[in-house]
Amino acid sequence: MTQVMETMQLEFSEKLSAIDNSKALNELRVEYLGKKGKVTGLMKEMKNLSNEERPAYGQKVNELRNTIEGQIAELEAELSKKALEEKLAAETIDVTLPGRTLEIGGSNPIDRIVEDIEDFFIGLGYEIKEGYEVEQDYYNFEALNLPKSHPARDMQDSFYISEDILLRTHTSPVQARTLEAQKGEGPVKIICPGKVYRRDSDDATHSHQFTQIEGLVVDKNIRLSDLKGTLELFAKEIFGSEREVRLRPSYFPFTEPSVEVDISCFKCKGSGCNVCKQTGWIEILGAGMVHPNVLEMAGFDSKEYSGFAFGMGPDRVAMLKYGIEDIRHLYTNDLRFIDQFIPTEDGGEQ
Ligand code: FA5
Repeated sequence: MTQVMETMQLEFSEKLSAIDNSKALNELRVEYLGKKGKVTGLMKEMKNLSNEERPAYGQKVNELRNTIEGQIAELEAELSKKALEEKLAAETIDVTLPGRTLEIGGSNPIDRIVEDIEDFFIGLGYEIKEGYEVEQDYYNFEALNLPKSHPARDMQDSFYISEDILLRTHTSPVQARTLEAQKGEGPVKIICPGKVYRRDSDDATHSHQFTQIEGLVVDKNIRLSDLKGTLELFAKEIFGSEREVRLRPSYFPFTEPSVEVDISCFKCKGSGCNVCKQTGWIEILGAGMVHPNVLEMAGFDSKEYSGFAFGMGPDRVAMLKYGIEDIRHLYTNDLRFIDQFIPTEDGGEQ
């Protein structure tokens, strides 16, 4: 090698020894071996040499280029091995780290109560039926013995979509539809859970949208005592085995006789407290014997068939059962409220 080449080689080796990443290595490669690089520059010198000098010079430059290329390749291999090792070290899984737990959601207390009530009635052989939230005036009122302009329509003020279409005010239209579909043939044994709507002003116990569960049994020889027995079993299942049921006379246009159903207070056991407003009893639903007009309008012979129906508000049942003081908590999706109903592993609540 010439003196120039030796100096270049030394200078290159020195620079190479300071390099610790592939970007810098590439820059060095370009500096020496690129088109305008230092070694390439030496090649270009050949044209100034005589024919005799050229072969020896050419060989020396080639040697220099091979050496430099070899050194670069060596460092390149070293750097990529180091990069791989670093990557592997960084990606190592630390099995001692505690796992990340998934947050489990809870179901709304209304859904739970509805499921409990459904389970109970399914156990007694009832079928679940669902109707329409957007309903015809005919099924919501007329087929239930509430012709247009009947004063009792005021008991359930509604949201109308057109003169004959409205958001249903109760789940009772499912009764009317189911009876009609039976074409006068019993038995019928259904419960109908679902959302209903009323133009009530929202307060602690009223919501413009709430949930109801309707029950209907129609067959030959169905009596008021069958209704009472069914509701007694229901109250014991949902509110505890010591509960008693009391029927009070009431009025619904679609039942005759009509009753309000109270259960003995599960908190004070009848002695009087804030839950039962010191009466010892809690009102849970409206019910009665299906009015003969309703049976006849749906095509049933009311002399042959009779039945009972009831309609309850699971929102209020959930409020009583879980001690919720404001119905609006059930609908505002505040996680601080809902999270209290997340089941724990032992089957309780958080
Ligand atoms: C009815 O809706 C009747 N369809 C029930 C019925 C069915 C009677 C079959 C006879 C035979 P009522 O308007 O009382 O009845 O409502 C029933 C239940 O819905 C009430 O006991 C109450 O728990 C609930 N409820 C009524 N209005 C509201 C409201 N604005 N917010 C929350 N719950 C309500």
